[in-house]
Amino acid sequence: MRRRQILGLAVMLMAATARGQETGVVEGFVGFGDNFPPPKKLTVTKDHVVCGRSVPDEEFVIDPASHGLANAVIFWALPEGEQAPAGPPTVVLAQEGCRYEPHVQVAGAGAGTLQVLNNDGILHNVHVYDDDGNTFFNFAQPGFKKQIDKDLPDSRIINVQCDVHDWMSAWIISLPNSRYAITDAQGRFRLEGLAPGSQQVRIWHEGLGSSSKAVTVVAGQVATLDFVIGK
Ligand SMILES: [Cu+2]
Repeated sequence: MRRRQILGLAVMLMAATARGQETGVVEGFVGFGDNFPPPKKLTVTKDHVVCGRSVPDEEFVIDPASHGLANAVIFWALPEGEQAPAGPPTVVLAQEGCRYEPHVQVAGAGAGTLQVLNNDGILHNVHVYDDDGNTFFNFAQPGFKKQIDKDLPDSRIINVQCDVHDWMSAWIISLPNSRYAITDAQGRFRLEGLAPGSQQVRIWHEGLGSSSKAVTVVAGQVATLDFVIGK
């Protein structure tokens, strides 16, 4: 019995190693050359006790050292028949200090619920738009209503805004058939487990829209892919 267990473990390890050799990694950078927009502040017009007087504009979050752009979504469409790794079934969006947290997130495969949290104790109004700018939901969330759950809208790019505080904005990207990464504060990303071959990798950013770039993945290697805007 014990021998069979050890044998089974060995077979599993071999299978894992073989799978590891079959895939590759893409690492890269999204950011600007020497010219990039300076950081902006948005004026807070009400509820100052909770919201403060100003909030950072989160559309272009750029690291001054690397010129890297945060919150760009990189996605790799999976070949037909390949399953995306299951993500959390619930997408959580919190309202904190009259900002949304997180500002950009991805709903992975299997996600079906949008859970909106009100941590502020004041009225917010959650307005959810689809790809075409049409309203999916528009509901008030008074301060005492800490959590509201809705079905996650069936849309690729979901924008959430607050009708009470017009500076509040968040994005949820729904990618059921993709692997994805979101750039960090330095504009870096890493996509793992990619099948070898050449493919267009797509990028989306709220202020720049969509574009794509070709990259060739080699099994067991790290390919580099940079999106640099301007010079
Ligand atoms: Cu609000």
